[in-house]
Amino acid sequence: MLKNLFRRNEEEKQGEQETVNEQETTKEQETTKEQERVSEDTKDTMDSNTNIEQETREEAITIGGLFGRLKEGLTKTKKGITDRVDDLVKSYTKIDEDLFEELEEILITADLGVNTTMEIIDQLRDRVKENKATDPMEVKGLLKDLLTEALEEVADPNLNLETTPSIIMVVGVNGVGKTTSIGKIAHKLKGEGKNVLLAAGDTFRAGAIDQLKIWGERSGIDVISHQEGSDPAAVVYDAIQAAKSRKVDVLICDTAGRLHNKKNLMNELGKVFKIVKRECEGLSQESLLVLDATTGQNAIQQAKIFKEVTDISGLVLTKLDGTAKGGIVISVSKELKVPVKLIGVGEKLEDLQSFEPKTFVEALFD
Ligand SMILES: Nc1nc2c(ncn2[C@@H]2O[C@H](COP(=O)(O)OP(=O)(O)OP(=O)(O)O)[C@@H](O)[C@H]2O)c(=O)[nH]1
Ligand SMILES: [Mg+2]
Repeated sequence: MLKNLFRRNEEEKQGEQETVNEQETTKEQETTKEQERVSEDTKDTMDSNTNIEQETREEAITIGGLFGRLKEGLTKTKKGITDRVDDLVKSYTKIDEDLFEELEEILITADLGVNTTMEIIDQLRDRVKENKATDPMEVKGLLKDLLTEALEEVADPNLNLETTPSIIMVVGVNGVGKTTSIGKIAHKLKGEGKNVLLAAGDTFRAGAIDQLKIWGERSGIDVISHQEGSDPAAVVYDAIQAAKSRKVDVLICDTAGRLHNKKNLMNELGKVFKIVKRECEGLSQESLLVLDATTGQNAIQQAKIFKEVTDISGLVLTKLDGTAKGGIVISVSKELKVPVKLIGVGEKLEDLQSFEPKTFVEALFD
């Protein structure tokens, strides 16, 4: 069986939007006025149409832009999965067991995980029979459907942010992209009209507080912070009180990168979550675990350890642009039974996107 070997050095990293006054007038004047009004109304309508057209155009550009960014970010995975599938189906003249075996290898190599791959290949065999497919080229479309279905089973791109305030805790090992993702999420929420506050809960790594403050400044968002080396639970406590008194919509808390094999650091995180549990009863909470897609199956091990400290409500899978093994999106969510909520496909602000299975698979197969 193929083994997926991933190494990651968990080292500390330094880091990183007329009222028209109606007067008494003669009939003639009224007629003139009426004509003027009609012409004004027409102009307004035209202006409004132009605005709508412009908005639609802008929206289309944005959608095209976002989808474009997604496609670009998934170039490596496209090479690792879709292009290889293309080559495979072109090299066969009929659908046989060898084709299924080779496809299995492609999917495992792309980090879909052994279990998920087996499941998908079994379903594919059934679909081929059901559809009476004989042309290997048909396999691609059937695979596309199955991948979308597998992802939809565990997908939920929405963040639960119903109460004021709502709290988003962001956890993960060193360098996975927690702080950067917080900056991007905060910017996105602010763009949606939400009042956001950040908490510099990483008091451990030198420069971490300043890194978050830079993100805050970029989007005009306040950051609650203490000094480096102070108790992160105290920062989070203060930030929760500030979020309540300032009536902010969303508080996002950064945390120090945990070496998930260091018990004391994980215990410290446990303490932060106790404060959140006690102070945020009845409030919407998200605990997002950030995973670096380039670490492959190792990310699943990390997630299992973090799940011991807190309930993880969603995953943020960063750096998908840096790997050909984007199949990790499927295996990680299926194995952990936690939805991938956001994916990172680059370092730009718009590169952190809501994870939508259909769009994701389209971007891969487009
Ligand atoms: N290419 C790429 N780089 C990313 C992505 N997300 C984050 N990064 C980069 O990853 C590096 C680490 O990001 P940080 O946000 O500092 O990571 P962190 O988890 O906060 O790290 P610590 O605070 O050290 O635990 C930065 O250089 C980011 O620009 C992504 O989706 N794609
Ligand atoms: Mg950080």
